[in-house]
Amino acid sequence: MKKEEKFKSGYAAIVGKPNVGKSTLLNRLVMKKIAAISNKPQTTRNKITGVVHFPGGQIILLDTPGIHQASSQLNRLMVKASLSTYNDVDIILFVIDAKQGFTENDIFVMGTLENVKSPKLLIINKLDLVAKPDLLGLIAEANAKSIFDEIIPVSALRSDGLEDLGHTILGYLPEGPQYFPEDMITDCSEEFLVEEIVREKIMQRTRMEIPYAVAVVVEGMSEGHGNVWVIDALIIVEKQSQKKILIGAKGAMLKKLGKPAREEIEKRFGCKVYLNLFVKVKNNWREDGRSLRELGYLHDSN
Ligand SMILES: Nc1nc2c(ncn2[C@@H]2O[C@H](COP(=O)(O)OP(=O)(O)O)[C@@H](O)[C@H]2O)c(=O)[nH]1
Ligand SMILES: [Mg+2]
Repeated sequence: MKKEEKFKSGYAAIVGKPNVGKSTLLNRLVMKKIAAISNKPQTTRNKITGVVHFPGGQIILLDTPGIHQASSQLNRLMVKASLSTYNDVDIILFVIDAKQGFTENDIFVMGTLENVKSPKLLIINKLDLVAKPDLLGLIAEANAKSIFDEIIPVSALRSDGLEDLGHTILGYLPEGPQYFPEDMITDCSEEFLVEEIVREKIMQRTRMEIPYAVAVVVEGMSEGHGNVWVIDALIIVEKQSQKKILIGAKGAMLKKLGKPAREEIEKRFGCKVYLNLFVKVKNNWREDGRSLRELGYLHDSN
């Protein structure tokens, strides 16, 4: 950084319909995994912060649950969490899937952006899935919409185009303070990160309604003998039948979920972990205000 150049910093909201790769983009830009990823829509439930550090600036990324026409109370809260970020950010990163192009859902999300004054970048993600002529067609179509300040094709999964994207975003940010120290890449708590890792493994390994019926709460985290962290995590489901599936025969399913979760937690925090998983039924928690509050999805401001 030259002496006369001022430090730039600000907030960038990643928005788009579910499954376009918003969380993957956040993780890759931050270069550490923070947000859960799966091929199922609505994997992300909370607003998640990730910080990208540059010599002359800092981008604070907000990953959002994804906007869609919502049905359950949990889903409505998720959409509300996404929409509420628009007003407080310096730039919007609107993500679409290159293979799908502009679908009805993308148009719906774009509609919610109409009155937002911040600059808007269109990120065409999953570049790796399309041929060049198709991509050029999509870029032309996006240009015609003339609501985007720039159009940037990337492949988040392959980290293609992300360095340029980072610098482009930085270019739009105002002069500002260093909000986060350089070694801090998120303001999410360790408990939250563990909950996301466990929930991700469940989302990736279960089917039908189970991925959506699950919530995870870390009930305890403490240092045991020999520098091993002991973590107790509670998996909450809606029905007895779901509990049975998650536990599996003689606990086989829990083991299948627990191993990759433990390994990822160990990698993320750089210590040995003993992960205890418990399963509990909470009838209809997705529609129950008290449960939603206890699980951190409903805040008094909602
Ligand atoms: N081929 C390909 N797949 C991607 C890319 N980015 C994300 N995905 C996949 O798309 C799915 C949804 O990703 P996720 O980040 O959870 O999407 P979100 O719902 O928008 O947060 C996952 O299976 C990702 O691995 C990409 O650049 N290329
Ligand atoms: Mg997500």
